[in-house]
Amino acid sequence: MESRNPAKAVKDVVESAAEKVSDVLTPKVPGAPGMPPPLEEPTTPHDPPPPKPEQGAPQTRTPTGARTGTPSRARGQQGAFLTTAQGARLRDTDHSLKAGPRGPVLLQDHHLREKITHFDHERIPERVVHARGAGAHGTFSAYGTAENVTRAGFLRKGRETEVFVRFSTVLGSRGSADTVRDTRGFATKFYTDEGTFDLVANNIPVFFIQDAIKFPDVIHAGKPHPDREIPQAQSAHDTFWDFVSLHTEAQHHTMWNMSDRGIPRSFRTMEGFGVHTFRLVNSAGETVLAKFHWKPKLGVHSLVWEEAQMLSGIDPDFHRRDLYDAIEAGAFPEWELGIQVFPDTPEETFAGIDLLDPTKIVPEELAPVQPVGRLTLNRTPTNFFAESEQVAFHVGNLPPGIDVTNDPLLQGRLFSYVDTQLTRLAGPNFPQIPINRPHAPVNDMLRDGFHQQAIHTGVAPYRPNSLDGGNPFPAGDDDHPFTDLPVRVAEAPKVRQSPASFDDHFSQARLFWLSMSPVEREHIIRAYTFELGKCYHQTIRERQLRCLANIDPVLCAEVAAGLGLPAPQPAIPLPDVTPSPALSQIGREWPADGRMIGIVVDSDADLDTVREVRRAVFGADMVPLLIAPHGGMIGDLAVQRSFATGRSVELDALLLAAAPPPAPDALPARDAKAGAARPVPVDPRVLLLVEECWRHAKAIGAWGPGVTVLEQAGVIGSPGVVTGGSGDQVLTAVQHLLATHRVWDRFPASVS
Ligand code: HDE
Repeated sequence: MESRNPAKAVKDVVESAAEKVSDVLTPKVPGAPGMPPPLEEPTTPHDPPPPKPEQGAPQTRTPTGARTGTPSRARGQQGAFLTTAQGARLRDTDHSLKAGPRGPVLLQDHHLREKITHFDHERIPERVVHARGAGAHGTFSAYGTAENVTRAGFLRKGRETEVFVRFSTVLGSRGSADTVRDTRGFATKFYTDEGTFDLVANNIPVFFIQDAIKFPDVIHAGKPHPDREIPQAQSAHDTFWDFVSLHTEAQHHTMWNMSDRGIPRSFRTMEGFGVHTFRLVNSAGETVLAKFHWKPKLGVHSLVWEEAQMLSGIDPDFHRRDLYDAIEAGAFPEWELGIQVFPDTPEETFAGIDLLDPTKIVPEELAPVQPVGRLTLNRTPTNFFAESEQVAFHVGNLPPGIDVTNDPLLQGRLFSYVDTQLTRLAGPNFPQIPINRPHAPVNDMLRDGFHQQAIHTGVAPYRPNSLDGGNPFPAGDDDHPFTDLPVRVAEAPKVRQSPASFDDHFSQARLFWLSMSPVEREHIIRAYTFELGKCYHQTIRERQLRCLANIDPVLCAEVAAGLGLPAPQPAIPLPDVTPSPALSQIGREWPADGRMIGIVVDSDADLDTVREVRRAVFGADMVPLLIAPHGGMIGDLAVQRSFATGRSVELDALLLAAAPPPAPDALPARDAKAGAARPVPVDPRVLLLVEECWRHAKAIGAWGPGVTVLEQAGVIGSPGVVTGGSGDQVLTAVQHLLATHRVWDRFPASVS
């Protein structure tokens, strides 16, 4: 690895420096693009700046997997001077070559043509699904606990493997908002020394369809309507609900989307699921069936729907910013990889659940998730396009020890992932792009094609040959080959049919609903009501209500009431299911690393206390944002947000060290947020911060004059609203509240 965990080191240096020097000089809040630039344009030639300390890049490997030892920076721009793509230095890039200052541009201007032509071709097709996403580099460390079930080398005890992970939404275009209600992708590329393993997972453990042949259908239904191309990146529209209400195997996945899982707080607070059942084989040749799970160190947490909607406008990059800021701040995102293991029986079922049906989970209470290793994301990309955009995953990238099953959804994916790259990355040589290069020797007999970067030797890319001395040779059993397992295929007629067990479309949707806590159920009711309420056609709403009737009468009745429609009766007997408490994301406590803590200050605040609180927030691996009447400085403390630029949705908790009177720019004509129906002694934008944080069940704390703001807002005494004599006392209480992420006691639920 070329840059090992640099962000933590930087943070430590910065923090120890902070003890010694004034806060003014401490660039602590993450996100700044490089070092502070000079005011005047620099003119003295010098080399390009280095990457930021937290930035990483793929290892420098040849297209055929060999380590080069070349520094990563050798792949970036070189030298101090502007050049052509061929390295000829240029004097001027601001003017075209013309026949006189007022004359026409000359065709001979090779620099103009090169510059414009390259620009004209800068864009590549976005991914057909999962177009919006962001990736980061990291390391996977194996515990060795999977050695008895798989011979995959990267899962041996103590092995460290480099990884690149890309998180994504499914439906939206590349520029769409991060916080929309949707499934999230969680794709991991393990660069193992036995070949690359791609675990192309989602944050939801089931899928809309049971057979890959329906993938174009569900995506066509979910994408914007083809006539007007609206709505972008969301499922709250007629074509989506038209499809899922008719194609009822989608109901379980849809239920997850309507739950809080559809609006994660952060990529760092999402679980990941391989969805399909895989087949593992150990060194004795014994097989088991297994499902992969990622468990976040920070627990599973979500936004609330209003917050998600506001963020789509206020900070559409919320999730990628959170990922990169957390890494830069040294709060490295972590997950444990776990497996659920099932005996490899001819029926391929467990506890009556068909393991080949990707619309079904196996509750953790029946098959515990066994931890097998830890993933840590510790480097951001150096260049988003080169890394996040050009990374190409494929479910068929499997190392020895991990194989596929006959899950018909997985089988179709095995075809789709290579196929789609041929268009997106223009030809068959995309595995040679730096981010996709394997960390194992490549000798594949594939040749030529657009953008071939390997310079293959020899004359015999065929087998058998004698001209290249017989190379490449098939690997023997002792050479760690990938072995296609001789799984028995039952004698059967060729049919376009699914097994009868795939016909159960409602029991696990009901299981999910019954496993939710009351407040999570409220959110699900709200989400269905919102989404169906956005449909134009009543028949579609009625049809989806019929599906909800087959899931649960309370859910159906509540959504029907919200839509102003009668609740239909179930068409099937309601299945008797046992809830799985593991599916609820509420009720446990988790670390609060990387959370954003807003601190309202003004020049009357006790700045010594604010400085201490700020340092304590940093010390707890969280990020303090000072929010003040104006930008710049309050005393010797740098302000990160003014009342004009700050908004509650960026914050996980709010602290008030002051009760600022309306600032000079608190003018509704200038800033609508400053509008207040009656005169208030506090800046209305601070009251708005409090009101929104309160509404979104966030912890709120105040000391000193800050308590007055809470009185003005009328929230004193409400659960999760803390007041105290000192800043550190209040911070401690707020930190405690953050362990459960939100204060749901504030809002008693109406359904149970
Ligand atoms: Fe994908 N999927 N998918 N998918 N998928 C793609 O591949 C596909 C499915 C997932 O960050 C595409 O390179 C089919 C399930 C992720 O680059 C494409 C079917 C799961 C990503 C494709 C599925 C996923 C993709 C588009 C039904 C969770 C983003 C661009 C059989 C287990 C990877 C690309 C990244 C991307 C096909 C269903 C996860 C078209 C045909 C189930 C995380 O190949």
